[in-house]
Amino acid sequence: MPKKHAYYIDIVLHRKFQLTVNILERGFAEYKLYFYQLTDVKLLVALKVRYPQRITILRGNHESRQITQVYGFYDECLRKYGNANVWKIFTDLFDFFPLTALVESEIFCLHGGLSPSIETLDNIRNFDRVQEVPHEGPMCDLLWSDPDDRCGWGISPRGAGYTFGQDISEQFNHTNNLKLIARAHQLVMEGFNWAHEQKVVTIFSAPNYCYRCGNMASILEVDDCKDHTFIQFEPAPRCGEPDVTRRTPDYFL
Ligand SMILES: [Mn+2]
Repeated sequence: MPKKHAYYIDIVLHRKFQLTVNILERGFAEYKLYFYQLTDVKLLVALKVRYPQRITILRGNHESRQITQVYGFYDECLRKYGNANVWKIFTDLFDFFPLTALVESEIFCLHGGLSPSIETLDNIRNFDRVQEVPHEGPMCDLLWSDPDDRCGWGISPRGAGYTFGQDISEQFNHTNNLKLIARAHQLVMEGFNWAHEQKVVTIFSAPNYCYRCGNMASILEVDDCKDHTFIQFEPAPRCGEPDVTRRTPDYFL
């Protein structure tokens, strides 16, 4: 991997290999995926232990005790280990994941979006984040909010966090000397999606989400000149699945 590049998976990889990813969202209500969330978490945590300075894992809204009990992570731990100890250890660990990250002081990375309770980056530095994700308030908003075409703050259909308009993104970026808000949290068919006149980008790194959405995935690479490149990719071939060609056979032409 080239030196001094930043890579974003779902949100960001930074400084050679720094990585943030929403680990558990992939398992959204899909039975087959119940078998793999734990594998993904273990791999990422192992990478963090091996390369502590190169990887940053940001917390997503699924990295919580409550959501993991709904979307399969808890069941997977119980099935594989026979008790909830591993689930408890991992969910205790999630409390320590940072909520946001900054790349070169100008790209603000987080899982969800902005909060009406947060005006400056110092606001975020000051609050006590080592806890279960609350149901409301600034910490909840960072993990649950979404950008929207409408201006101002809006009620989120998710029942947590807010929607925020271009005026909000522009003000936040201006106040904090930022160029870009890089976030995840929403399926986007091309793997990345610009919003708010390129003040916000959504990066989604799970191809063919839940094995049926047919979406591309992407990683955002930032080079030494701070130029952005999106690397799009499709799912890897799955074991035991026939290799189906998508080209039209000659006899149909
Ligand atoms: Mn999410």
